[in-house]
Formats: sequence, C-alpha cells, structure tokens
Amino acid sequence: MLVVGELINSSRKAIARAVAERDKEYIQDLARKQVEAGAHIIDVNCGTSIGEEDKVMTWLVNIVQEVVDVPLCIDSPSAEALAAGLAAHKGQAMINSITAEKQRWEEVLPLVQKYKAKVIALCMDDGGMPESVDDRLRVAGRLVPGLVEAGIPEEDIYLDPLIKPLGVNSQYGVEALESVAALKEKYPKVHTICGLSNVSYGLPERRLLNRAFMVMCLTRGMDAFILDPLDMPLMGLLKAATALAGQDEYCLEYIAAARAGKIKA
Ligand code: THG
Repeated sequence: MLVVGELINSSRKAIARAVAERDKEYIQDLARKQVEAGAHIIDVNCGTSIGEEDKVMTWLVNIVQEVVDVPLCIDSPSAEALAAGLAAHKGQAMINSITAEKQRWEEVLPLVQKYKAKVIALCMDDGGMPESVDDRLRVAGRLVPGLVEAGIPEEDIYLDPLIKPLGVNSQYGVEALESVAALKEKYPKVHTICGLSNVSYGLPERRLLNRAFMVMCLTRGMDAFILDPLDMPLMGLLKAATALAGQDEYCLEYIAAARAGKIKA
C-alpha cells in the first residue's frame, strides 16, 4: 500500500502562510513528521503562490528534499510549476496530475516522458468530472493506452477515479468503489489512487468517513492513497486492513509498525 502524505498543500491555511513567509523550518518539520509516520511519498503543492508558483515550487522541492529521502509528488494545475518542480527533483518523482483534457494532456505528457516520472491520471476529460462508473472506464480507456503508447510503463500509472462528496449524493461512495474494482479488473498492472478527504466534504466528523472509506477502497483494489499520515487511527487501520487483505506477508509490516509505536489501538 502506497501512502502519499498530503499535508504540504497551500489549500491548508498553515501552509499558505508558511509558503508566503518562506518558513522553511515549518515545512521541513512537516515533511519529516509525515515520513516518520509512514508516508512513502510527500505531495507538494503551492497553488496559492499566484504569479510565482514555478519559483516557489522549485524552493519547496529543494527544501523538502534537503530533509527527507523519499520521492515527492509534484502537485499543480500549472504545467510550468510541474516542470520547475520536476527539474529540481532528485530521483523518480510522481506527477499530480495528467487528465484526458486536450490541453492538460498535451502539456503534461512531455514532462512524464522527459522525467520518466510516475503519474497520477485523473479520470476526467473535456466533458468535466465523471458522472458514472462507465464515464471513468471510458476516460481510462483513453488515458491508459495513450500513456502506454507514449512509452510510460503501466506500473508508473496511478488511475484516480476522482472521489465526489457523499453529502451531495448518497451513491457517490459506492460509485467510487465500483469504479476502483472495474478499473483494476480492466487494467490489473496499473495502480489506483485517490485522495480520501473529498468523500467527507461538508459532513460532520470527517475523519470517521475518511477512515471507513479507506478500508472499503482497499478491499476493492485501491493500492495507493493521498492522505494525512499524522492521523494515527487512519494509519493503524491502513496497516491492519493491508494485512487482512493478504498484502503483508507474515504481517511483518503490521508487527514492525506496532513495535515502533507507530500504530496503536
Ligand atoms: N486526487 C489527487 N490529488 C489531490 C486530491 C485527490 N490533491 C488534493 C486533495 N485531493 C488531497 N490533498 C489534500 C490536502 C489537504 C487537505 C485535504 C486534501 C486538508 N484540507 C483541510 C480540510 O479540508 O479541512 C483544509 C483546511 C485547512 O487546514 O486550512 O487538510 O483526490 N490526485
């Protein structure tokens, strides 16, 4: 199970401030804490730095890579910011994200190729957000063959079904779960990923929904999550559910995390 730590994102007020003030210590501390808590990749986003996002992305990548050894997930709607982050990154980065939208596809595909990066492919096209399982399968049916033809190994592709808020429609949870299962069946070598927090948007006690949804996603074949690794109950459930799903031989990871005090009941 791959864990992408989501906390260095300027949609969070604390990060918007830290980025604006170039508070290197605060951001480096959050990077260390996420890795210590079990993140395998750290997402970096500075979307609030309008007009200087590429410069700020270079700074973010450099200061985070100064203190942690894990790869980064370069997260931006701007292709220029993605390019700047990738140029500064050491090792194999992850790109968040490419879509089947014509402009986004044309801007991002050359970056995936040039940097041999892992890539998150959102199941959306110029028609907007997916409305059904079939919509996602149809868009994935363009994304996956397109990426493979461009020389991207299937193992480097992470399909994101795009999770919508359960509070808007009570069927959005099951729709996402069925999408994961269908995508995994059609493309067994391609990974699946999602952000957990969209599902709970607008509802109370969001973490409860995020935690339950994570376990349910895992049973349908999700193999990566963008999440808050400092949520200890979430990480405990992630390790427990991974072991119960038969993906942790001899429960070694579960036992190691428990011994290290990283997970607790
Ligand atoms: N898929 C992909 N990328 C994504 C998402 C996804 N990136 C963004 C998001 N979803 C995942 N990242 C975050 C980062 C931070 C928060 C939530 C998701 C977060 N939000 C606070 C909240 O909602 O309460 C903001 C409040 C604040 O702290 O100011 O912490 O699905 N590919």
